[in-house]
Amino acid sequence: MKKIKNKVALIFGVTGQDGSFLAELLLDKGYEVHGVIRRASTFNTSRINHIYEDPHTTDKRFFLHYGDLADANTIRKLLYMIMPDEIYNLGAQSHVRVSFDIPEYTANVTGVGALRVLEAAKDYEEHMKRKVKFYQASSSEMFGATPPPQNETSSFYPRSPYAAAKLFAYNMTRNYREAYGMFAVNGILFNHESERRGETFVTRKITRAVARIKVGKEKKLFLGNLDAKRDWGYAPEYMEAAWRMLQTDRPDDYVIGTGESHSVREFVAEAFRVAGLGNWKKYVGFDSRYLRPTEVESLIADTRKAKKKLGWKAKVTFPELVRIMVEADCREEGILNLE
Ligand code: NAP
Ligand code: G4F
Repeated sequence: MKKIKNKVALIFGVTGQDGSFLAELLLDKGYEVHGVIRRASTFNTSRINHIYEDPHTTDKRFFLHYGDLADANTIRKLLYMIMPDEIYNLGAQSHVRVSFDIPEYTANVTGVGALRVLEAAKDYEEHMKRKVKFYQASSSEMFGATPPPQNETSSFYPRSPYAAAKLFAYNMTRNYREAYGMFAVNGILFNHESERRGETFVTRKITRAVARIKVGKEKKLFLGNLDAKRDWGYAPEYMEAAWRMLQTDRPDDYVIGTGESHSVREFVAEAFRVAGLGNWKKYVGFDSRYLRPTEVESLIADTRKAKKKLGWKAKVTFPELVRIMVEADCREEGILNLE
């Protein structure tokens, strides 16, 4: 891989699934990478521990800083201190179901948080006379009730506080681009998963449960709506797309997905099949706690623009994704071979 020397990136949300893959990717490309982490009473760096180096080494290229998207002062301070070339805002209260329980907090962090970073970046550009590129982690959830396939020109119809907050951040990103000439882009990413996916999102919840059932630690998996359809891809590939968006000549917005959609039921069936557990119906129960007051029924990405302008296309297929996740969770439980 061609190394890019002397570029500095700042990642909000570096401890998350995507943040950890993006940090790896940028380090691989030769960047100096700075990540913002929240103070927590427990360790929250498990996804990045493997790339974090001893702070005393001399050629260190990965740095962590305390900060929070709710804290404009610190965001501003970090920008002036780090002087990044690229900012990736991946930070969010990212759980759709939870956003119905904590809507105000979600709006503050997921929505206004992006505005805080944009405002700090604008101020930084004006005062430091330097340019900085900004990536906003927008979401296919913003399409909500708009029928599939969805692309960059489809209308938005948010169905949750999370989606409404993301739409605010999306619009702010566009506005800062148009009003102040900033290089600010929205990556409208459809669902992407991995062995590092948070344990309460449906795919990981399923693959973890499959592994635990396989070793006899659990008997049953309780889920909500099995009919919802999602366009599920593999997270590391999606971070490559995010990076490519910031390497273009002109800032723009892009839809990223596989173009294929599967129901939660299909994901469950495939995961139990891969683990060799037989009929999934024996193990899966219904719990209304996991239903949402308003649901997004069907998401399928139309990614023609990303293919044409970014040369990006998803490679990992649905069965491959399920297998990657089931095998990883089985390994965690000590099962090294599923054949
Ligand atoms: P994730 O695993 O939930 O990671 C979210 C990150 O945001 C974590 O690092 C989290 O820190 C951080 N965060 C939460 N509240 C914060 C706050 N107040 N201040 C600063 N940081 C905060 O999410 P992900 O799956 O990696 O997704 C990355 C981004 O893409 C999110 O914005 C998400 O909404 C968006 N997105 C995701 C998908 C998807 O399918 N994965 C699709 C479209 C868009 P802690 O570790 O301390 O909690
Ligand atoms: O895995 P999920 O919680 O993901 P959801 O709601 O699609 O949101 C994810 O993808 C978005 C992109 O479109 C991101 F912006 C967002 O940050 C997040 O990463 O739920 C997927 C589907 C839903 O229809 C849900 O109702 O699975 C259904 N589901 C059924 N049973 C369940 C469950 N979801 C969860 N989390 N837990 C269940 O037990």
